[in-house]
Amino acid sequence: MTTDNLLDSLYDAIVRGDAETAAADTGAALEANTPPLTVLFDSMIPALEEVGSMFESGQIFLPEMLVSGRAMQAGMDLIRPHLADESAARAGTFVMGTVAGDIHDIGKNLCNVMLEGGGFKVVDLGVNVPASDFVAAIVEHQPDAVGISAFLTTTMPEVATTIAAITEAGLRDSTKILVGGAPINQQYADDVGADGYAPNAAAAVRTTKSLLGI
Ligand code: B12
Repeated sequence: MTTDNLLDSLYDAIVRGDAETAAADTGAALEANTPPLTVLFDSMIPALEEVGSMFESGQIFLPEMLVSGRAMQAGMDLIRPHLADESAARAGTFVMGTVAGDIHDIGKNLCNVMLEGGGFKVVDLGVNVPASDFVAAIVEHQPDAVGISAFLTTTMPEVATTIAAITEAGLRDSTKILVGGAPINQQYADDVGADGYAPNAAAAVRTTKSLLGI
């Protein structure tokens, strides 16, 4: 198969929720020396966008969206080692989590992979993370930056709740706070008093580095 065919096949596999084929195609594309970011941005992410549109228009339902998410993760697991350069000089520590009530993690995980690739040590708190756990992680890891993800309009207020808890614990000035996720924008980031916002994983790395003066 040519690279273009592989990327098309990977796209279809994610849309269909076929994790086995998604993993096989990702592996084959990487073996054919396709740059990992090309696999991600030209095939995997557009596939998930298609899945989102199909869900929105009622063509598919939650179970289909779930298996597509798993197929995406299967491909991402293979891409991760190609992006993360463990030997890179440590740019700092980054604590990341998805807010309480929200279980979306593909976008957050992608940011983690890119941050690791950018030299950060990432402490991933996972999904459905209560504000108190963000606070505890800041105390434990003393990160240079904290990333708060929310992917639903209904869980967006948790971003403000989390920042308020960090401020109340007297930790606000000890770390930079970045916010992100599909419904978040710069205006919202400004409103809740975050230090930074980024619309995608590459921008998350750039913004974090610029906030830290790297
Ligand atoms: C896959 C998926 C799921 C999977 C999640 C699997 C998983 N492990 O994540 C499952 C099936 C579980 C799911 C469930 C639900 N989902 Co859903 N889901 C999606 C879908 C299709 C893709 C999300 C995704 O991964 N996108 C790809 C990634 C790469 O993009 P991203 O998430 O935006 O992340 C990027 C940026 O936002 C940014 N970023 C992300 N985090 C951070 C953090 C920081 C600090 C920074 C700086 C940047 C940053 O960088 C990322 C990488 O570039 C979207 C549709 C869509 N196209 O977005 C709907 C979508 C998000 N889901 C939606 C809904 C409604 C739901 C449910 C409520 C459905 C239901 N009726 O139950 C539940 C909620 C469950 C819950 N409590 O969380 C809606 C949200 C609508 C809204 N505005 O609130 C969407 C938009 C679908 C739609 N069009 O209606 N979902």
